[in-house]
Amino acid sequence: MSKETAFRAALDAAKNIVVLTGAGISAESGIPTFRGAGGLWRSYNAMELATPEAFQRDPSLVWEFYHYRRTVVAKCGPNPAHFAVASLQRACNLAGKKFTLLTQNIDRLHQAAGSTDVVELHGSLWLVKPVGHPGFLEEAGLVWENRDNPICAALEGKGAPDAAQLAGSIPAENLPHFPDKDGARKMLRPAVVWFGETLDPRVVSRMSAAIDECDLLLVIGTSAVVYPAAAFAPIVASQGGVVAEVNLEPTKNSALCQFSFQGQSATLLPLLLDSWVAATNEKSL
Ligand code: BJW
Repeated sequence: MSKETAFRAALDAAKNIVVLTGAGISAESGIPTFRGAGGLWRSYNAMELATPEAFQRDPSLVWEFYHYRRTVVAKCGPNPAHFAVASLQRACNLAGKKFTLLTQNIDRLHQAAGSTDVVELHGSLWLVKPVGHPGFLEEAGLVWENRDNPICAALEGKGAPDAAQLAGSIPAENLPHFPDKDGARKMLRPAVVWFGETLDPRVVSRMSAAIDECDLLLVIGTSAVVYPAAAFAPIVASQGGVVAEVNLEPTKNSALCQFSFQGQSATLLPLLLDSWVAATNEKSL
């Protein structure tokens, strides 16, 4: 039996399937990964800018970084890997299997491909919230969607990744703000989870419940170095669940995977999943 056929047999047997995705699944959509080529913005990596300390020190720099990424992502669409995951979800639902999609990505390309009920571990590039609010889920008046580009006039023409185009920082009062209920202006920030911040407790409870009962975990395009997501494969393996990985290269969790598929997710996932989805849909009708 080929590795692919054995994986599809494992999908047949599983009752609680979890898919965990990272930046690699969006690579073929044109969005650079964090730790791969193109992961630097100016001379910074995400670890230097995706922190509350960086925002406190230099909100202009961090807003420029996110404005640039909003501009890039707005031009990108889902790729065949996102569509394969969405089809897998629909087939699992039809077949009466529990399915949870956990993503570390903030690009919302899973939703654009038709995935529903996506658990966004690290928030969303398209959500904003006032500085100081701890939550990361949409909530009236506290965390809301804003897809404006630029999000404020002062960011127009800013955020170029080429340091040569730097033209001084934006005064704090010109960065995104909103008037609170007392009429005071409050600074907004992207509702994304930065290093050292705690994930939204509602997200933690959904992700913990999914991982606790998971009997098959499919991990796609993550380097497995950022917690808590990096711990999911070891947890599921220690529970006796099946762990499968799709990645361009081996990761630190590869040794505990029953199935390791090496290559681009946009090519591999349709090959791996489409026939199972078709057969499962047919059986379920
Ligand atoms: C392809 C491909 C293709 C390429 N096809 N594959 C325990 C131990 C040690 C440290 C900690 C710990 N617990 C917490 C910490 C601290 C910290 C942490 O993990 N530090 C580590 C660096 C050591 N974690 C936190 O602070 C987190 N908070 C937290 O844990 O709170 C406590 C708590 C949690 C839960 C319950 C209760 C309490 C918060 C982490 C926030 C991470 N934020 C970022 C930025 C988000 C906003 C933004 O985007 O700007 O999230 S950092 C960045 O890394 C981003 C990503 O989601 C995340 C993961 O990156 P990812 O997706 O893996 O991307 P890459 O680039 O690393 O990898 C891409 C992979 O794809 C590679 O493997 C490629 O080979 C592959 N690939 N092309 C298939 N075509």
